[in-house]
Amino acid sequence: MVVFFCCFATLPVSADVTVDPTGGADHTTIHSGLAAVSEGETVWLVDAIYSGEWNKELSFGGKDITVRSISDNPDLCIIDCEGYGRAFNLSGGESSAAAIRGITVTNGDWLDGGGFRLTNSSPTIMNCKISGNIGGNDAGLVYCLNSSPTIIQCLISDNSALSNGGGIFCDNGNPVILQTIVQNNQAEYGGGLYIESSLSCIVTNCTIVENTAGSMGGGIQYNVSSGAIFTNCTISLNSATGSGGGLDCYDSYLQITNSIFWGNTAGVGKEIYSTGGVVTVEYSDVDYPPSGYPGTGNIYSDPLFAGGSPFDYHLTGDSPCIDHGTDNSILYPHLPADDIDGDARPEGDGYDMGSDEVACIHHGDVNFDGDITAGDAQMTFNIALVLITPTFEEVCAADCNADGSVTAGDAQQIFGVVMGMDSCVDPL
Ligand SMILES: [Ca+2]
Ligand SMILES: [Ca+2]
Ligand SMILES: [Ca+2]
Ligand SMILES: [Ca+2]
Repeated sequence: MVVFFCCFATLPVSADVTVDPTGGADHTTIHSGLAAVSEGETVWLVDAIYSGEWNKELSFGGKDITVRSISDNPDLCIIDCEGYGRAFNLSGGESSAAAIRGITVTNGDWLDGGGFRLTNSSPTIMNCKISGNIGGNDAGLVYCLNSSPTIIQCLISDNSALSNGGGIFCDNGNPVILQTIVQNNQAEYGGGLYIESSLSCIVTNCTIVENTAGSMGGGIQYNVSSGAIFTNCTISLNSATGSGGGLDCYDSYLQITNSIFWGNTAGVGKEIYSTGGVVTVEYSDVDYPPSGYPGTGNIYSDPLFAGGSPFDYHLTGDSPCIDHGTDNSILYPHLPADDIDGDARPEGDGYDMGSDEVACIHHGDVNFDGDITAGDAQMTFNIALVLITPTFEEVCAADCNADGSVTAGDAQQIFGVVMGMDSCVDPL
């Protein structure tokens, strides 16, 4: 076998296999590729649409193997279940060393997990898009029973389930969900996520928005003695007909830190509704008038999302959520080192609330007109002399040398940029 790969950071090793449905590679179906590899090896997929019976209901057979697109671009490598069956069905005790990466899973439709069914299996699902799947009963996308998958940098959108968990359903597992968008999924209970009998889920840097529940938990439903730690999550514009537009918690124990609950709707408890358990909310912005949700460090103020269409949940430079999270990593050990975009945290004077940390970029274009001119240097002088009240982003732009303060020296340096003799730390 001769395989030519020139441009990728991770190169196939000799025992790996490549799948191309049009021929010319080791295999033409993912099913036969998976059967051919051993523990630690990878099934590489060329960019294509994979469909038909040998490209669904895929199993790893207990092997910690990887199946991934060569391009790592889920827009180009698609498993299309064509409205019948699901893409992956893992049940062999696979660990987090087993991985599915850089793939879109769509048009799955099956009982218990329209996209993925995991029983006694805890793989890593990374940089995948899972959309347009239907779970007949539970879980439009990921059904996990006795399983603790790690879901990282994924988009889970437009999935639905008749009963529980339009996006993700977990029973007796501890999923770790990082840097993931859960958007516009629908179910009766838990439009985005439904978790039960699971003691310690970790959800960090996630944007959980526009999900709907016919009954309870528009964004998230926790049920039956579950526990979770939510850190730096944005939960917005979800809705439930019954209780808990953002989050419905029944007999469960949740810790929520550095997060935003804003603009969710429900019959009762539009942001957070809890019965029989304890929901601790700290350093978070919750739409809970008049002064925010009870708890240390909470605020009540419009988070000032970027907005627009499609709606952008990033923070604008005037957001009250900027720098108002906690940075106490001893009390809150799950504080992330970056945000949903990969921007480093904390930026500026502290952690931002929600999934986005506003990046501070020191480029010198202080008026954001796309060019660096004498006007930008003048504006920097005005900021240094406290003649104007700048936004967070303007301060970042004016701090040309990135030393944390705006001084006459920054204005001088920006003049140098105008003259073509100098540059800011982050050039335009
Ligand atoms: Ca910050
Ligand atoms: Ca960011
Ligand atoms: Ca300018
Ligand atoms: Ca400076």
